[in-house]
This record gives sequence, C-alpha cells and structure tokens, in this order.
Amino acid sequence: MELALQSRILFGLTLGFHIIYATIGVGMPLLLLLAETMGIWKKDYQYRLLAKRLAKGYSITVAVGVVTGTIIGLQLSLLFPGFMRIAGQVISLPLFMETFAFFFEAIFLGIYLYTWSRFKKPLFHLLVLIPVAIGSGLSAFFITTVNAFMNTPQGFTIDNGAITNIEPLKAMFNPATPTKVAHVLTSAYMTTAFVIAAITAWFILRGHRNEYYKKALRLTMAIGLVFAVATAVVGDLSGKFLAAYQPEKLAAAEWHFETKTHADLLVGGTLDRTTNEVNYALKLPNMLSFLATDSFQGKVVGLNDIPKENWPPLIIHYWFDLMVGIGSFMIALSAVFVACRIWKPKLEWNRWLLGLIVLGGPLSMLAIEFGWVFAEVGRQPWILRGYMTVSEAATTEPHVGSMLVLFSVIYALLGILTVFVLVRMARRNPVEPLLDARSEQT
Ligand code: HEB
Ligand code: HEB
Repeated sequence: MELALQSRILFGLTLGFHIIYATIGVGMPLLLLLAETMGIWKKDYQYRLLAKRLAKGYSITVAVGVVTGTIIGLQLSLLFPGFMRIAGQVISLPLFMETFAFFFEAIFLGIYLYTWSRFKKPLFHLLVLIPVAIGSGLSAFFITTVNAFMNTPQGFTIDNGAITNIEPLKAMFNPATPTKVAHVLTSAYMTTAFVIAAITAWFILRGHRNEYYKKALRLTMAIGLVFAVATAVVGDLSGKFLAAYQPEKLAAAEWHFETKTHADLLVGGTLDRTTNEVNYALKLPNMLSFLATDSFQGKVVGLNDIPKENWPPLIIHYWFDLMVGIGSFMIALSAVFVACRIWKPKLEWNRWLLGLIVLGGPLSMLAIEFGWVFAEVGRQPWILRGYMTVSEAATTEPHVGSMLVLFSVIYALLGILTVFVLVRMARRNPVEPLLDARSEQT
C-alpha cells in the first residue's frame, strides 16, 4: 500500500475515534446545564440526580478524549511533517488555544464533580458548569478553525517555499470557519442528547418505569429536536459556503457534472464512470440550486469546469446522503416523540418508538463520522487547498504500517474499556434506591 495512503488511514482512524469522545465532550456540559436548570426551576431533585450520574460517566469519556486528543497532536507532526512545516506556524495559535481551553474546562469540571453538596444554594453549583460549557465549546471552536483553514487557507504568503507575512487571526477567521464551527457545535449538542435518549429508552424498554427515566427521555428528545433542526439549518448554510468557496466538493457530493441553473439534488443512485450518467437516483428538482444559492434558479458549478486532477473522490456522494438521511430521520423521530407527548401521551411509550430512539443514538454518532469523512475526503487531493497536496505533506518514514496495526489495537482496547467502565458504573450504582430519597444527601 502507498505510504501516504497508510498515513491517511492511520490519521483518519485516530480522528474517527477521537471524535466520538470529542462530541460527547462538547455536548455533555450543555446537557448537564439544562438538566440542572430544570431541576432548580421545577424544584425536582430527579433532574439533579440525572445530571450527577451523567457527570460521573462524563469524567470517564473526558479522560479518554484527552488520551486520543494527545495522540492526534503527536501523529499530526509525525505523519504529515510537510503540513506542519508550512501550516504549523500559522495554526500554532489555535492549536495552543485548544489546550488552554481544555485546561480551563478541566479545572471547572473538577470543581463541579466534587462540590455537589458543598454549596448552600444549588444555583452556585450550576454556575460552575457555565465555564465548563464555554471551555468545551471553545475547544471545538479552536480546533475547527484549524480544519477550516485547511479547506480555505488564508493569512500568509509563500515565497519560494518559505512562508511569510503570517497573520494568525486572519488564518483562524477564514471563510470556512463560521459554518464549520456552527455545524460542529450544533451536531455535537444534537448527538449527545440523542445518545443519552437512546440509553434512557433502552432502560425503559428493559422495564424501568420510574418517572425519572421519562423525565430524562423527554428532556433529551426535546433538546435533540431543537439541535437537529439547528444542525440542518446550519448544514444548509454549509452547502452555500461550499458552492461559493469549494465548488468541487459540492459538485462531487452531488455528481453534478454540467454547470447549470435549476440543478437537481440527487439522492442515492449509482454512477457510470464511463459516461458520467447517474442511474436509480431519487431526483429532487431544483433542490441543489436551492442548497447552493438560496434560489431554485441558481447556477451551480459542475465538475466539467474543474480540472480533473482536482476532483475529490466521487464516492463522497454516499457519505453526504447518509449524513443528511440520518439528520432528516432524527428530526422526524424527535418531532413525532414531542408531538406524541403533547397530543397522544399514550403513544409516547410505544415500544416501536422507543426502539427507534435506541437506534437513533448510534445513528447520530454515525452521522458525525459520515459528516467528517465527507468533508475531509471531499478536501482531497489537498491538505491545504490550493497550496499543498496530501501526498506532498505525508511522511516518507516506512513504519506507518506497523503503527496502524498498533493503534488499531490501542483504540479497540480503549473503546472496550470505556464501555466496560461505564456499564459497570451504572450496574454498581443503580438509580432506583436513590429515587425516593427526597433529601439532597447524595
Ligand atoms: Fe480535540 C482534547 C487535539 C479534533 C474537541 N484534542 C484534545 C486534546 C488534544 C486534541 C491534544 C487533549 C487535551 C489538550 O488540549 O491537551 N483535537 C486535537 C486535534 C484535532 C482534534 C489535533 C484535529 C486536528 N477535538 C477535535 C474536534 C473536536 C475536538 C474536531 C470537536 C468537535 N478535543 C475536543 C475536546 C477535548 C479534546 C472537547 C477535551 C476532552 C474532552 O472533553 O473529551
Ligand atoms: Fe452535515 C459537514 C450539510 C446534517 C455532521 N454537512 C457538512 C458539510 C455540509 C453539510 C455541506 C460540508 C461542510 C464543509 O466541508 O465545509 N449536514 C448538512 C446538511 C444536513 C446535515 C444539509 C441536513 C440534514 N451533519 C448533519 C447531521 C450531522 C452532521 C445530522 C451529525 C449529527 N456534517 C457533520 C459533520 C461535518 C459535516 C461532523 C464535518 C464538519 C464540517 O462542518 O465540515
């Protein structure tokens, strides 16, 4: 196998694993914040209990997130030395700031975890969460600006291979930053809510019928609905961003060859690579024009107007469809659940609905993975769009293959360990005995 490809697979594997923890890392503080707020507002101890149990599990996922995040930092310089040589100087500011945001978050998280009964008023404990949520949001912001920079680099000039005139802030606030940061944040909030909803629905299906679970499910499904809609709205803006700044990614995602107005959105289907003909796809008339330009008549650049060596792999069509498909499904599912809660309370606990909610957790996490694979494979062949290709940046050290095997084993073990610890935690401290306790002693 080609060495650059091995490096990409190894780095992709690392990111794909880190993003699971990072997503929970970004989403959980907000969920905790909302659960505790509900508890104080409704004077209901059960919401506080929910926050407390989630926070315990969260401390485990944060720890693994730190390990995988540190591995990313190391691999970035080891596997793509060419990239770090050029871009390292430009992006060192956000990379450093991410570490700073993380420490900020970690300090307040530590305080939060150990002060459940230390404050006279529960409100003060709630306030400690605000810096945690800000810190994790900033983490996501800083690191996403780096990724945005790779897609639309700016804020430097290259003279004979040397990099000069570095403007770190201009590099950070590049055209891809607003939509990417917003889409990453909303999708993390959405996914965390649906993951916790899935676990809760699982417990209800297994016969746990206390109000506690119902409150948890209602809260997470409502939060999930709000952020699923927000993710779709921002995703639409991401589409418009692509049309303006990375037309090759959008065209490849939609197998859109001829530049034209009134372009259709294609769902699924197969592509005949000799004739560039699309078969069996579902056609949504004029919707690609709308996604790209906000007008059904808008003109969308096709692949034929882009040099062939700059085409991203056309397979990204499927990643895009899967992401959008899951997003639409989750909006529908959570809307049905919330509608049942309002108009048909009995249906709310329907086994089928609960089963689908259990499915929705892993599906949302998959949508995060599909979204990143789509965005990152769609950036190929560039590592710094217009300046440097991935193969120019990759290492020529020959040991990537064995590292790939080694890290696959490490991630598998870390993944199993996380699940094992979380399940054991839940088993050892069942929530039922705590539910009747009206007091705040726990
Ligand atoms: Fe991350 C963590 C790096 C991506 C989110 N990270 C982390 C760490 C590191 C990293 C190094 C550890 C800590 C410190 O700071 O020291 N990342 C990284 C890189 C990348 C990433 C390099 C790529 C390029 N992240 C990411 C993303 C996100 C994140 C995309 C979002 C969404 N992280 C994060 C968080 C954290 C981290 C949140 C913390 C932990 C937890 O919480 O879990
Ligand atoms: Fe997404 C990406 C759209 C949903 C996750 N997205 C993306 C993109 C686009 C989109 C256009 C690319 C961008 C760039 O590259 O810059 N989405 C979209 C839409 C929708 C969606 C339209 C509707 C439905 N997503 C979604 C969901 C999720 C997601 C649901 C999860 C949960 N995405 C994602 C991610 C990504 C994406 C993670 C990567 C990052 C960025 O932003 O890029």
